[in-house]
Amino acid sequence: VVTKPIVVSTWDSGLPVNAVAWKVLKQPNSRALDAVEAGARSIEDTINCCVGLGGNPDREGKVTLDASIMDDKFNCGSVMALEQIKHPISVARKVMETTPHVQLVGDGALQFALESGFQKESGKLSADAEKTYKQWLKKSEYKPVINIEQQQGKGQKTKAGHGPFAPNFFDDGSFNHDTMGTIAMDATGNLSGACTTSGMGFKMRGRVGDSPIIGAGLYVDNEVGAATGSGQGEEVLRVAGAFLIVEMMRQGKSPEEACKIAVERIVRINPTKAKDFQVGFIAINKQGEYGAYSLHHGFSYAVTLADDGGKVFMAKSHF
Ligand code: SD4
Repeated sequence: VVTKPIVVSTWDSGLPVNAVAWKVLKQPNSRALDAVEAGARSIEDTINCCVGLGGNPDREGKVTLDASIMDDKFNCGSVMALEQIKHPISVARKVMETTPHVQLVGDGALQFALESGFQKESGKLSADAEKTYKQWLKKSEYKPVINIEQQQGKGQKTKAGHGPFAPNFFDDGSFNHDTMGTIAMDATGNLSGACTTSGMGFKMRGRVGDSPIIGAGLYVDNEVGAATGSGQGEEVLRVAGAFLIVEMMRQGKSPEEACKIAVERIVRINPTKAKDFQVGFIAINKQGEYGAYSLHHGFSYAVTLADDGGKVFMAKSHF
């Protein structure tokens, strides 16, 4: 029995995103593509550390957004380092649907967005981002940290909450990062995915992570399944994470097994280094089965497949 529609998002902050996507999926003849875009837009509309214009800036104090989208026919689009545009996911979709290209970057992406009718927003940081940026400037150090939940589990650090809706600094000034990846299957059985982020806080100017790279942060093969993820993009890029997961599902692995294989591939590169960053993947297959796996404990994901509002699960983890 194929479970559909279904929508799965990264982190517990994916639950309200799924709710928005679910509303779309419930409409007759709706497309998974519209659902994942609507979900991504909803979180881009909120002020949070890690998605949209309220997110943490790069080292120069500029918020640069990355987003990608992929449908059931290998159509895909992405924008990288896009500034002052509220909905990078919709610009990514426009790239996919109205240009001969897949990826647009920086100024060119902005120019395209403006020509496509998107409004230029102010470049001012959100109050939270301003605060965290000032705090970061004191040391100007860039040390990626494992996500907070794991550290809380070890009793090393405390933080008021987690996810994009929570303040994202620890007492000691380190920070968390939560990208929104959403994958869905509609009532006709078609798959699509979207991924949107402000990327790692205090990244070098021009740095692009995994999220807007098709095959790393997001991949959809409508015959097999879909995958996306969150965490330290550099490490996901190295193994072409989302593509690897879809290929493993093609070979018969379950979504969770496939995510686990991708995590283990990352660990094998450098088991010692892998102790110091987080990566979490989610996947669904053509049967509507879902699964997730993360490097460290603390990666949650939201699953909605009925009118019950959805559920949050904690992914199994390597460490
Ligand atoms: C990046 N993967 O830019 C993103 C960051 C992230 O939760 O996932 N944050 O590397």
